[in-house]
Amino acid sequence: MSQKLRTQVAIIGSGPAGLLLSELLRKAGIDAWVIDRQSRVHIEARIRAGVLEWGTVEALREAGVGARMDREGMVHSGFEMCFDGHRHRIDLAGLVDKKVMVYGQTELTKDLIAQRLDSGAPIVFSASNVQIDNVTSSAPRVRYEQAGKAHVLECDYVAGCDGFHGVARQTIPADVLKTYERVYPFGWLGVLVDRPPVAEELIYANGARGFALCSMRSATRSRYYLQCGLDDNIENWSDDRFFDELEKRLGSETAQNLQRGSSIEKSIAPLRSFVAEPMRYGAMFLAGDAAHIVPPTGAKGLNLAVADVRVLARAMIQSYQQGNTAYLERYSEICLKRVWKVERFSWYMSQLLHQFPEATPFERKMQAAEFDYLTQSESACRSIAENYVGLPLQM
Ligand code: RFL
Ligand code: PHB
Repeated sequence: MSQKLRTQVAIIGSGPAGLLLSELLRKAGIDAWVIDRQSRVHIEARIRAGVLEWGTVEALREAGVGARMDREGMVHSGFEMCFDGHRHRIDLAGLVDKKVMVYGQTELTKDLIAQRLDSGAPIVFSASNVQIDNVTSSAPRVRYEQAGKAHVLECDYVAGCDGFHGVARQTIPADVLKTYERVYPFGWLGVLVDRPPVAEELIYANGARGFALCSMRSATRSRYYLQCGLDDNIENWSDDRFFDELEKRLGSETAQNLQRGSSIEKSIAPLRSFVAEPMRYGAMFLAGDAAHIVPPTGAKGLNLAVADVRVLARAMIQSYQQGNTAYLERYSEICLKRVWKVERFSWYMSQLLHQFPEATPFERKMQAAEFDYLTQSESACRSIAENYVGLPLQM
């Protein structure tokens, strides 16, 4: 026999999208359950994004989880782009009067989980066989098992916040779902080290040996990435080999400030652009990586997940508090407008900053010309800046 449970919103996935949605709803007096297939330890150990748009910062404050971010996060007013060793700064504050916050997704996730547990609101970890039923009826439900016991959670709405490999998107019939995809012919090899960052701001570098990114998590912890082959393996990359290669890609002037260290995390991630349309099916709403993926070059994945959830929370609150579902009806349309613009920016940055194995000499010249143009055109830099800090949320 399954145990029967009831809530207003069943949220699948406790990544940033699911957790933030749950907290925005809780603040508005709406009940939600969060269900994740992973353990809390696993979720809190994942190393991912690091750059938050200001809209994301404000949404986290609104959800009541801004205190540690405001204390420990680093406000950046610009970042650098480097092409064949020539550095060029994008002055975010000067160009668009906005800044970004450097604060790890891992920390943000910990803050959200801690607040949820403190509040006593339901969150289920290590759930298996999560299944979504009846979303086109008036009685949607989510079934799952935990510690050998079966549960049925009845609800009004399901939020599919279960990432790219989740079940929510797969619940949408093939004749309804349309997907768009581009897989890039390389990945990112990431390393985390307890050493001060090489520079005060992030550096995105492109050169003949490929892309490199210098990012950070604090004044004493750095995050570095190198473009690598799709079939590459972390076993091939000792810390020494990683830092030797990073030095070459950054050029001697920048590399002289690089502090090497032993890695505390090392992983390879593939790069992909992906969009699923529509983002709503009956009473189920997709948000975050469940609906779209961007290559990390624009620092947008987490921010896009947060933007979806801000729209979804507002639409659900309007439905519960005013009985007005007009906004929920338009959820997919509203989100996709932003999604495609963010896809465009992430694709543009990826195109500009990587060495494509199949690129023709003409395409390489185009990349060089684009960079040269950026160094001379304030308008071109402003366009990058306004996308990097985050386009305004249109609702
Ligand atoms: P998540 O974080 O993947 O969370 C989904 C959750 O759903 C759970 N789940 C299930 N639960 C129940 N049943 C199932 N069947 C389930 N299947 C999955 C999973 O366990 C998980 O807990 O998705 P969400 O919340 O949409 O958040 C998206 C972000 O995590 C992602 O877009 C970013 O990390 C992308 N990203 C970056 N985004 C930025 O905004 N700025 C950055 O600087 C940035 N850098 C990055 C990145 C992603 C990277 N990788 C690893 C791909 C750098 C890298 C290297
Ligand atoms: C990161 O710090 O992990 C990071 C920063 C900027 C990006 C991608 C990843 O564009």
